[in-house]
Amino acid sequence: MSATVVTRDQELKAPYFKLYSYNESPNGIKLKVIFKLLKTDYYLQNVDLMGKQEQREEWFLKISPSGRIPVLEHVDENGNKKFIFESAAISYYLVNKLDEKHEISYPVDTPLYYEELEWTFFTATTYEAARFSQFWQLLVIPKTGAPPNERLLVDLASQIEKCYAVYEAQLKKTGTGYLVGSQLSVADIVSYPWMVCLALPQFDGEKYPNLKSWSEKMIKLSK
Ligand SMILES: N[C@@H](CCC(=O)N[C@@H](CS)C(=O)NCC(=O)O)C(=O)O
Repeated sequence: MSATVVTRDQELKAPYFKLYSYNESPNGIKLKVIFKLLKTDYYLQNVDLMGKQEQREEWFLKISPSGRIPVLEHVDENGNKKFIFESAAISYYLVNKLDEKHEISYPVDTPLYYEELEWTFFTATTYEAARFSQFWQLLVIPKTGAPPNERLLVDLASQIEKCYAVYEAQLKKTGTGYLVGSQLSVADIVSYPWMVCLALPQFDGEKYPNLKSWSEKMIKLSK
């Protein structure tokens, strides 16, 4: 099972999945891990976010209204084409199509499915939002020659710390090594990449031992 790297104008034969991503973007990694765990081949097109800034081009904005990767293109056996953006939405699209045995997701409309959604939304709207702003202040703003906003950085660090405590408490509560129930789910897959992004400050493993072992396990699973 593997990713075949393609260029934009390459013609592909239906059915297929094609992921538009950027190098090792934490948001793209979530989907790469899902394809890997579900043993599904896919095409991969790199979108140059830095040099050519392809995310601002008209063709890309047509498939990703927010001008961000990742985007999934799915063409079914009848040639019907669907584009979907937002990494969490793409994750659910993929497991609903591919994870029939529920190896990495819970069946829709069960209590654990709603817990899976809760943790996915917590990650997307609270943890990741703060982590992305931290990334922007620490790694993007300095490239423009402007100084980062120190006050905002302090505030973000405190928000992020609170999130670590929330994840730690949940992992302690389940006691299974997973955020939801007793197995791996989309909640774990979407939550770990920003946690282990080495370009950003890391959490204190002694303070958050459950988070530490969970992160290490997630890194191994994704390899
Ligand atoms: N909430 C979105 C965030 C996507 C996102 O922030 N993508 C970044 C790369 S990691 C991006 O495309 N940035 C390009 C830009 O902002 O110009 C998701 O989960 O898919």
